Amino acid sequence: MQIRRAAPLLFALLMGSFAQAQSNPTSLARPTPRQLAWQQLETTAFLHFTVNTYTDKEWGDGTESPAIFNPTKLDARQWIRALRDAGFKMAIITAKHHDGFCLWPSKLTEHSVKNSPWKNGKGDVVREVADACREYGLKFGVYLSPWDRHEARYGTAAYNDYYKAQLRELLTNYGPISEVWFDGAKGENAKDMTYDFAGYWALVRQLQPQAVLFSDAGPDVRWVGNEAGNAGETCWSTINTEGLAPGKADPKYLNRGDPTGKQWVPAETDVSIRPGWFYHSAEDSKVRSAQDLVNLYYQSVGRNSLLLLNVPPNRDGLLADSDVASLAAFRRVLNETFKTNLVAKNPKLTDKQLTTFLPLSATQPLTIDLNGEQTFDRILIQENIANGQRIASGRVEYWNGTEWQSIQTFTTVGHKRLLRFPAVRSSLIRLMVTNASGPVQLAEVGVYKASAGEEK
Ligand code: FUL
Repeated sequence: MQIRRAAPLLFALLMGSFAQAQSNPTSLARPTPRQLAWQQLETTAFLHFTVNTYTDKEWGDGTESPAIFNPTKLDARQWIRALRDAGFKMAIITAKHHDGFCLWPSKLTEHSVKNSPWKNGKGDVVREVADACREYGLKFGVYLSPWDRHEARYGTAAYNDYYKAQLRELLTNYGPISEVWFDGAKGENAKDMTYDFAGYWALVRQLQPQAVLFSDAGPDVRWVGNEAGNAGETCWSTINTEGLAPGKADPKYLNRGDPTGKQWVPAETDVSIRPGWFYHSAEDSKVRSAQDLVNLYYQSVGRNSLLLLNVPPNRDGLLADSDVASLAAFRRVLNETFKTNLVAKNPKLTDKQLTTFLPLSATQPLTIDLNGEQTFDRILIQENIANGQRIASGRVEYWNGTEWQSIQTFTTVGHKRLLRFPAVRSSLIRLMVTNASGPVQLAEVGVYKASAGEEK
């Protein structure tokens, strides 16, 4: 997502009516089952791959010849295996980026893999990724850029039909789709075009009702407001979508959400493992380290968002060794850090079930026993968001033998809040909610000692 798009008023009106159908004005906003399932994926991956991989560009202009697309060693199983091993639960492929080149043999255009030398024009990247996701147990999603710099109909009403027909191909030929990514990006000098978003979304609902719809401001999932991998320290899953349109929403508003928001539209944190979204050999030495990725995890999943990490295949059609190594080390660190919950066994708070929760009053601190005296520097807190997001602020303290000492204050919790702090030693902590928008349902509490592989 980038912050330079045309934003037709019509879109805003459509967005309002679409969102209204999903919200219940008489009660606090809650996630739909598909939003809840999506949130629990936590770490998901983006795969940016197209002609740009061969031209070394980030945005193609649509004049690229399909002849340049030739990933002779393409192995989508290698991509998805690496992602599975690193704990990623979904992969989203750029089926068509702004250059208009289709990674599947669309019947609707000649600008596709069917006119590439790869597999003599018989290849289908979308199919290979969908199949690999099924084989390795990942959910599968598609990115289909509305902005299309190749298609001649772009800028006319007929383009909306073309786009919908392409969507139909993707939604009917590749099995279950869990997310459809509607990128609002559009170059400053792009032709005027009013996208029929309401029509696009209705088609997804009809053909793949379990899929979440992403655009800047929803309707199911919103942009986090930056591409740096930073959800707000305060991050509500609710916003008011009325009047919002792609490119018009204030990124700061999207970053933090809105405690008075009437619609449930949680934030997705999209960020790349490399400086660019597409593979460039010049960036081979700039791949994010495991520690960098761990930081992204705390800044996204640990702030009630979801990490959508881009890992771009190279010209051979493989994920580079450097990227795979960082991913594996990232997961090793997280597994080590979160392996042993030091909280004494509690039927509600340590059973890893979000549906078993402890009702928490905003005035009564909750004292939590640890398994004896422990040294720890990480705390996890989760709300049962199936019933909404309620915690607005709180504090954790530890017993130092004489008195309660503050560890850290925090704001929103939602699906997951992770706190990092210099190590303390104690056998007791207490949790205080200092402000909440309704009755709190505390689902999980975890206390951990970070892996030695983590920087402080
Ligand atoms: C942006 C696009 O312009 C970038 O190329 C990339 O796809 C990113 C995820 O979204 O809006």
